[in-house]
Amino acid sequence: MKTRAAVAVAAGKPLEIMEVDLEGPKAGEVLIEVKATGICHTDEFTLSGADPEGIFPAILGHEGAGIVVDVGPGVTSVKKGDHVIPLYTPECRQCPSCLSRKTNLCTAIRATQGQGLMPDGTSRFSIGKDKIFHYMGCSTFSNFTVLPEIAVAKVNPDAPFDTICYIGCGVTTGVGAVFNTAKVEQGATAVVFGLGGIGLNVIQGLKLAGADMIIGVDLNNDKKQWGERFGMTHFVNPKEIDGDVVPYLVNLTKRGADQIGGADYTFDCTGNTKVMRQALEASHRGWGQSIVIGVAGAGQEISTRPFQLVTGRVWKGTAFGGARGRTDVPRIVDWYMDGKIQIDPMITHRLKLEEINKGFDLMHAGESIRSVVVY
Ligand code: NAD
Ligand code: 022
Ligand code: ZN
Repeated sequence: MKTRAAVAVAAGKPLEIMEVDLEGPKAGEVLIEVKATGICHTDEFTLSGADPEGIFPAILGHEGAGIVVDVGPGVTSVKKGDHVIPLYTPECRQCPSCLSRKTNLCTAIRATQGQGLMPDGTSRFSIGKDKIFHYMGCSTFSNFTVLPEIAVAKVNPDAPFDTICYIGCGVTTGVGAVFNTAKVEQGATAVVFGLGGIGLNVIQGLKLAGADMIIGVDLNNDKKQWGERFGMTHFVNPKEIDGDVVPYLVNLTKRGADQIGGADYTFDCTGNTKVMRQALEASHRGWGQSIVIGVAGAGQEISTRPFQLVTGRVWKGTAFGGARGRTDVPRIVDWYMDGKIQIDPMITHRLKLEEINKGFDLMHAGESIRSVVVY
């Protein structure tokens, strides 16, 4: 069949809207009509050419929602008409990682996904005889896409596509980091560095988990109102305080008879390795956990004094919020439908596929929390 798609033809070039050939689903695969897709930092990172693993030409996009329109042989977990969210972290429930219960990083299709290919080692996308690569196993910048059955989560069909697509990456990453990775308990204190879409979702996760003190840190004062909207209790702009932000935060979080400061949980949502260090060092001695969510550029390194870890602070990272996609994503959709979490205010821009490059510009300029393409 033919599908309309925004194709990343080469690094550093704008996406080009074109008709692309799409082969139908093979065994264990499903054909999805994508109804909406968010535009996320990783798409921009790959498109810019800064991603050493970026492959071109490719169809980017990994934050979508849509409808199953066809299934290949042997598919049992979804059927035509089901509403689904594509998963860049699949959940096969059979590989050693899935069975371990200790990680969400399923390995079933990892090698081929990283090469921009389906599990059988081929691509479903082409233009004439030229192959076009898949991206993060999703390629949601195409109106139709093919995914392995293990890489789709079946969700409530009453949920609107143009908001739940954000659950395909940003919402699950932020909220999941709180519940799955940090396992934040009621009454906890927390610091969130970086109040973009990810940080705001961490904040709303913290509020839902019952955290007492939710401190947001950002260089941009406009983010104060955004944070407050989702449950932030204190805002710190590092540029507007005297001295280093770490002692400032430690002082702000002083509690108990011994008056030792530091937050129970801190989150890096910037991708800046200096901030990652600040986040670790602003966590409480003895038990503070610092969660790295931000993805740093290729070749970057983090550092701190070993003393920080010897005295009981824990440095953790999280991919896709530690979520097991087929199990956890439908639950997050239900939380949204039950009003437990908000998404609507974070979708700041809706675009047509033809306007997708504008979405990248808005992200660059810091004008959007999330832009969504509606097909
Ligand atoms: P964003 O650009 O919208 O937000 C980043 C925020 O950090 C901005 O508000 C900016 O002002 C602030 N900031 C920048 N430097 C700062 C500093 N030194 N101190 C304090 N604040 C600072 O980005 P986003 O969409 O929220 O994504 C954040 C990060 O999360 C990105 O690196 C993204 O790639 C990553 N991410 C990771 C996963 C995962 O699974 N681990 C998933 C999705 C996104
Ligand atoms: C999504 N991300 C950032 C913004 N939006 C993002 C990027 C990378 C990862 C997670 C989220 C990530 C963390 C760890 C891994 N990845 C490796 C997983 C593994 O090796 O099993 C990651 C993922 C997918 C891909 C590359 C890296 C890919 O499909 N190309 C989950
Ligand atoms: Zn993303």
